[in-house]
Amino acid sequence: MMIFDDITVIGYEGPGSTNPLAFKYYKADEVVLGRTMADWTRFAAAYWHTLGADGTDMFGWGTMQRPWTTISDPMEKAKVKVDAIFEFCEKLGIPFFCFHDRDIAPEGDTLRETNRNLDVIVGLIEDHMKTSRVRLLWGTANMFSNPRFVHGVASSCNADIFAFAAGQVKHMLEVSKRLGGQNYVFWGGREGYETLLNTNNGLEQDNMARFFHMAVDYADKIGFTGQFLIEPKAFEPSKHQYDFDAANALAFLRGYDLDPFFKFNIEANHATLAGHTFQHELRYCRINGKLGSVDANQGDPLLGWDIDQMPTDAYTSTLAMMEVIKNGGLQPGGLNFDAKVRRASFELDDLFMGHVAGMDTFALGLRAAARLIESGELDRFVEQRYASYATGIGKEIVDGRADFASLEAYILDKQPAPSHSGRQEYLETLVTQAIVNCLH
Ligand code: XLS
Ligand code: NI
Ligand code: NI
Repeated sequence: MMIFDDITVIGYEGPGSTNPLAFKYYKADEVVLGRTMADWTRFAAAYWHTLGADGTDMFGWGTMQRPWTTISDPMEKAKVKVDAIFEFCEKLGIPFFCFHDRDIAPEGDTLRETNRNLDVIVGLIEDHMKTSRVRLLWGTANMFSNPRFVHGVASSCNADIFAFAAGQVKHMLEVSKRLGGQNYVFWGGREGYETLLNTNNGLEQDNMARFFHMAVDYADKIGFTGQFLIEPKAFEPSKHQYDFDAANALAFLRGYDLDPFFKFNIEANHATLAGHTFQHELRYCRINGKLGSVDANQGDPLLGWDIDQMPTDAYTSTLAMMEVIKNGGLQPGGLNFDAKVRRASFELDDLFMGHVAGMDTFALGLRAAARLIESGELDRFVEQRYASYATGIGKEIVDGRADFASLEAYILDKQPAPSHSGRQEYLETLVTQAIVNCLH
């Protein structure tokens, strides 16, 4: 069934185009640094925002004009949305989508009933995949909306909730395997605390680790080979979330021997909530071999919460794509638009324009990042800045041949070599120039 009748396939028209429903920078099969743009970006649409967001906010009702709004039967609506996600992705040339179990099918009274609903819709998705090239980037379980998760999930004080969540993730791992999901994401929206006065943090974190180990074991048991990803977020909805940022979550993984099984899914807006730049979180993951996937959105410097805006900032996407390129790409991860159009952008074509904007922003970022890497100026500058470690006493330090006594003997009567400028402003200009040079 066709859902978006008025929208045709979105094509590449180049930087000169004024068509809002055409790509200016994203050309899927163009080769950049030895790989197609499609391979570098691996875009995914987020079921929950793209099809689920209705524009409701804390003060007002939904605003979005969507073809399925008038369907009242939840299963009928769920079926139409399956048609919608495939048509949407195909028209935009988005190769992947992502979903939570509860995005695609409604809950029943028990987990058994809920799973039954889910399996019906998964069957429809499976059917579509026989004729479509659109694939599942990652699945996850929604363990934050239902009131049962009020005190947490694996970190809940209520053991029955731990059990419920285990059953839920077990089933989603089975679904992910069935649909060929390339990753599986854990975002711990309720894994945190509101007040330490009522919280046993030690038990809560031990239980989270137990839960993750059970997930690893079960994936192994059923032969699900997708990459496990943890998505850090500093706060919201919890006041303090256990997977605060990448560094914090990595320390947790290492402390519980979970390190070999997980990478991270870095979300731009979560990075800024943690007081970091997006680039910082990507860099931290990359140098630790943990950059798995990206939730490509953006926040607003004036708003202190997760607004999941479509990414339109080319400077940020350029810095991000530099990390992605240096990571050797994201596969089996990708760039998932965990992003929604604004409440006032309620017409149906806004949904397409929003994704065109996001894809073009990351395509432009890729082009500019490739230029910066090809020209080598930034890399040469950094190499030069640390040149003192390539020879002499610096080399002795990095080779492990120096100790306090030898270093004291070396420096005791010596004037240290002069330091040189960090040239921040000059380097920032190089980034701007690279973007500008890609514009036409
Ligand atoms: C919420 C998270 C969520 C995850 C998936 O802030 O970004 O959408 O990506 O559960
Ligand atoms: Ni996210
Ligand atoms: Ni988020």
